[in-house]
Amino acid sequence: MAGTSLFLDLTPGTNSSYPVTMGFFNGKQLFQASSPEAGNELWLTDGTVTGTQLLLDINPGPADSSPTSRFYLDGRMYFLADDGVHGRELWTTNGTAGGTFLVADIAAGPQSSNVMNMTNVGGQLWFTANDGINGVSWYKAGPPKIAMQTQYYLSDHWQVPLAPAVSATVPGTPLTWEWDLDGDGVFAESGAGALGGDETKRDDAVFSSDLFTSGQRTIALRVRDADGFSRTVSSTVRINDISGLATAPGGHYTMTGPAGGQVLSIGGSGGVTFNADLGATRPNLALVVEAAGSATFNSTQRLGRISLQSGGRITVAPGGDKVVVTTVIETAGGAYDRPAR
Ligand SMILES: [Ca+2]
Ligand SMILES: [Ca+2]
Ligand SMILES: [Ca+2]
Repeated sequence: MAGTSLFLDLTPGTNSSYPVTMGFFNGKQLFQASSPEAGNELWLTDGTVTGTQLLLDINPGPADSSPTSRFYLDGRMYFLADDGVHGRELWTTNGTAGGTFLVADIAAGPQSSNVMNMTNVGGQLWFTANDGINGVSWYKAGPPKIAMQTQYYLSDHWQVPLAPAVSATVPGTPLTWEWDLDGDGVFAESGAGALGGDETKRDDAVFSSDLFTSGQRTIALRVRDADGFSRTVSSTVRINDISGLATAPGGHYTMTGPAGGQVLSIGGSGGVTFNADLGATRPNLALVVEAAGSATFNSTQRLGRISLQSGGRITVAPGGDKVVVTTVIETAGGAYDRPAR
């Protein structure tokens, strides 16, 4: 392989290899060096012969791309190179051949744009360049940003909107959203293979607990732009079976909403007791009953939240239609149910 021969050529210090380090990156040393087959290009090594390889022959064949001017930001290295077609322009790599690409041909065609002053402005790469039309101007580049909850809580037979905040580095850049909702590592599935639902939706995507059993699942969102930048953010969804937690023996009531009780409409006569037998089987859960009294309840009395732990009870007095909102929470924090009002 070319990588092996280059490494062996470099060791005795032969004529024109002259490796120049470009920094330590993802556990490997990135450097530029020349070989007869590839010319002056970017290489990666982990310090072994077999672990030394050409990253990408940017200017194909013996012609040089001569990568220079490294700048590291946000998991990427930005550098200048000449692919033989676009002149000397801004490139970027994440340490893989597939993640190495021309950011933009700022001075169209074989003209070079003289990229300089690469700097980190608020987590984005800013640099100056000359497109040959507007003179030297500031530009920015980089992958889109994703802000998403790291943890979602979800009860059985319910769904939660995922609602990440996504923004492009360059405003107006079209973005492609690709979810992995079934945790199989394959993004943007739809149809029968999408076990967690359509993975091509944008910010209206929801995670439905009907699709999975209780437990913790990993989901991820990858957002790509047309330049080749992408970002992937993962999160977890905890699904808990809360069905049957709220019961009303001897009472007259109807339950609306999903099983497990988001909203209970209580009609007719007779007391209603909520038994939250949580301690034995679900010690990490507590039941919160909102808009309910301690010993009696009527529709005008709103005493706020009452937390029932390990078999606690609330008795609801008869008369009229009552609405009780129950929420099951983790005692550590997150709410599983977000009741509709
Ligand atoms: Ca080359
Ligand atoms: Ca150019
Ligand atoms: Ca998937």
